[in-house]
Amino acid sequence: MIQKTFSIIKPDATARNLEGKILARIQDAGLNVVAMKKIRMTKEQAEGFYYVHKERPFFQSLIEFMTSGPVVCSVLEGENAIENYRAIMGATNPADAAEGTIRKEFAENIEANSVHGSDAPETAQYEINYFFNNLEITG
Ligand code: IDP
Repeated sequence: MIQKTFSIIKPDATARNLEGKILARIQDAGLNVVAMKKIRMTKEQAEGFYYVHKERPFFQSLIEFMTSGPVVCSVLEGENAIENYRAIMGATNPADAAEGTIRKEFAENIEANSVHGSDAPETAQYEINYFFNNLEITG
């Protein structure tokens, strides 16, 4: 099943110029980048993106982190893209992430964990539409 998912390369990774290395892993996994942009999110944009986490204790810290520098947002397309990308990202906490995953290799800690990837078809649709309009998506 060809599917789309939404990815963010987070501020800890852009600060270390890791965009190219992370995108290489994404493409090597068979995912096509069908839309991409580098932005600096406002507090309001980050809060809207992460609204599902608004009751979590780490919410304010997460918003500060996500607005601390630029991020690279992209739409990825491929076979089972959601699950495929989550697999190469690795666990949320890099201490628990499997060898060879993006987070194991690049993440700094459970918050500054280098990448975001949608966790389900409904969230992927919400997240893609939150950052991109139809004219910006090539696939
Ligand atoms: P996910 O990104 O692996 O799907 P979620 O549980 O959806 O993980 O959490 C969203 C983001 O919130 C994480 O990627 C991470 O940046 C941050 N986060 C999650 N758990 C914690 C925590 O316990 N402390 C600080 N930040 C956290």
